[in-house]
Amino acid sequence: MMKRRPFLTSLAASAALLLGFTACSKSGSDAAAGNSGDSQLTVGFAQTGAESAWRTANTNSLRNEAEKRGIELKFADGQSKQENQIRAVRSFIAQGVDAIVIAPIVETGWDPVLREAKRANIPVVVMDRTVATSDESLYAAFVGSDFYEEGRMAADWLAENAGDRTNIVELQGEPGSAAANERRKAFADALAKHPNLKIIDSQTGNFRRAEGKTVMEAMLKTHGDAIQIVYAHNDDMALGAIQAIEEAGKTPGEDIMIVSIDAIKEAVQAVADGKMNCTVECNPLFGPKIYDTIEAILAGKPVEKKSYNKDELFDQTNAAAALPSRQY
Ligand code: GYE
Repeated sequence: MMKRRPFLTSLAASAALLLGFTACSKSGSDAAAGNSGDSQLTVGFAQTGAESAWRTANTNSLRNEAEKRGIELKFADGQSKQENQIRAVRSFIAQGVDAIVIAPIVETGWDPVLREAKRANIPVVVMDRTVATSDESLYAAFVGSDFYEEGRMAADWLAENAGDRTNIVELQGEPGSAAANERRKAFADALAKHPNLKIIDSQTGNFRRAEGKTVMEAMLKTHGDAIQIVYAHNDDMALGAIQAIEEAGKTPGEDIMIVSIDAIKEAVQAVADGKMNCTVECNPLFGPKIYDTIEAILAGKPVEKKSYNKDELFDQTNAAAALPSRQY
């Protein structure tokens, strides 16, 4: 951990000593990166869990970049439960880390623990999903994608490409998550301008492939041939739905159009293969941006309060060409 931390008040510092917090040891990677022990940063990262391929790529990006920079990363897997994440953040505060990164599973319920971090003078960077808070000063910065924009891009693509198809089933992400909330709202808002397109059923598949498959199986039983389009809040659920559609003897991409979000390599491949029609990118590889932000905050430099990654869209026109350079 940094020796001189501008954020650590002397009171908090003595409290840390009294409580016997452990100092970071110099690691091998630290030496390899040419960092002195004095400047080694310790960052606590409360990840949501491991629900999707997107998430795995995101975790790897933060881990690899920490390693590269000689940052000690304390990683906590929330296993899709907010209470686990809150517990992890409290433990990071108790350990006196230099900064905390949270990928909030759900939007609400963060104020108390954010207040605790603020009181301990530990800056929090909210990552990937936003938090709904009554006090924006409780976190230092947000870095992630604009989920509303992703949902709008998916809906606009459909409005142009659905032909005479009208009936949509929606596979929602984790209830209460910013990603599901925004992708749902943006899509509904955009559809309001295209009254021919309508959502005939909408259920959660929790961003998971297996659940996407079972929800799609149930929807196919209920609605049968009425389903013409699937809008999935992420690729894993879309890929699960594709399996269900194939097992029901239908051709995904033709009998049923599939539109999704994330643009993981497997989905871009499915678009190139014609099994999926469109996937809107949500880039998870922002480890470098997270640590740049943390380093700037700790150096007392101004940072953007909310910084959004730029995302593209892949369909038949560009998927095959994009495949070789897809990183996740
Ligand atoms: O789309 C999904 C993941 O919050 C953007 O979470 C993230 C979403 C992503 O599990 O695959």
